[in-house]
Amino acid sequence: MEIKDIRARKILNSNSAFTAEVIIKTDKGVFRGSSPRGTSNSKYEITDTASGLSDLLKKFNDHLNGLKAKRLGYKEDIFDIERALDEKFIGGPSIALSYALVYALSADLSIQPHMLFGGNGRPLPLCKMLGGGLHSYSLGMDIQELLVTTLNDSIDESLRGTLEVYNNVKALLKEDSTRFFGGVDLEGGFATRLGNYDALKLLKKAIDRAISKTELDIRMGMDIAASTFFKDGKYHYRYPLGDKNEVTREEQTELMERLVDEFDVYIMEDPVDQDFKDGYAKIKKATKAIVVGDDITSTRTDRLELAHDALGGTLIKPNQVGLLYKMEEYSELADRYGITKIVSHRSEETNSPIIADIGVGINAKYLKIGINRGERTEKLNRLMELYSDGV
Ligand code: 2PG
Ligand code: MG
Repeated sequence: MEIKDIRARKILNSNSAFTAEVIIKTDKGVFRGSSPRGTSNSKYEITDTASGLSDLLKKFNDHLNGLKAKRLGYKEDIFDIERALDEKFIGGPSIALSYALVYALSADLSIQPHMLFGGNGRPLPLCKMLGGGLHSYSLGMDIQELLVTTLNDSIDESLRGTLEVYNNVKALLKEDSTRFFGGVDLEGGFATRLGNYDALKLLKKAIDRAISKTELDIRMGMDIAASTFFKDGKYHYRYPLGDKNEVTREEQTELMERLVDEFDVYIMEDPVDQDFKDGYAKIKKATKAIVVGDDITSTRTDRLELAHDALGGTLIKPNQVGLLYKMEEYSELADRYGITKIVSHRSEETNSPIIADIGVGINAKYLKIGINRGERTEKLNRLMELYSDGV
């Protein structure tokens, strides 16, 4: 494949901020890649801000000019292009470029994009039902995400169970017109004035009803995103889970252990702050939940080396490291440690469905995603397409 033309420009993301897009022309057509961004970012991920983006993209376009007429035949050629990038481009521009190259190269090889990563996994949707924390502007519950997933093999059945829960949640919320006005958060989870405990009870009820109707094995997940309300050694709750608004690290682990027992939590992400590895380890040991690292690991192999024994699962967000070869190394390391892989959307997304291909391509167990908002459903629809095509 030869790159005939290549350029970067800025586009809007789903949270009305600018982000990078790269457009590549080859004999086979025009291919695009774009960069998502987080709102509840880890201190260990590459930070990527919208400010200064225009100047950065000007310089990036000078660099991209050097790629014109370049020939690529293998995924490793994409990795070589990544390795040659100047550090200032690593983040939004680099991941936008890598994604565009994945689409261009796979089209040239007449293969599906996920095949470049070698796997043909069957990730199941792990879908956001209710949103809080920074994703609903700190107006609702402190817990950032209440999620559901299923233990099915079939995506149709999994979505049937998930949609049943979603509709139950909606119906239950509609009965509470003082705390729910029909809105959703940045990722499509319902945004309400319900506190943590009330939201948990409502979701549990919605799941139980869905289980009796569908007879599917539907499970609750959550992303506490505890770092977002951890300050000066304490977790600061606006809606206390126990009897206090401020709790210590020790108390936080106990609260989380109690939540797992009371609500039969299957997946618990970032229950404590990103620097409290012992807290993750303690909850993993004391409960049956899959304890998942996101902020603590940030898709970085050095962080996973440090934290793997405290975790049962990890999120994988390529833009946290900005380079696909590093994401692939991370995925391989997670496999070596037997850690469940969850490829995840970001709160500020673009319409690119590529994380569905990545989830399939690296044999992830789950795809964490929103069940509504176009930029989310685009990815779910791509996942369904990959299943139905036999991958
Ligand atoms: C998370 C993500 C995705 P953000 O914390 O897991 O849900 O949020 O993109 O804001 O970091
Ligand atoms: Mg998270």
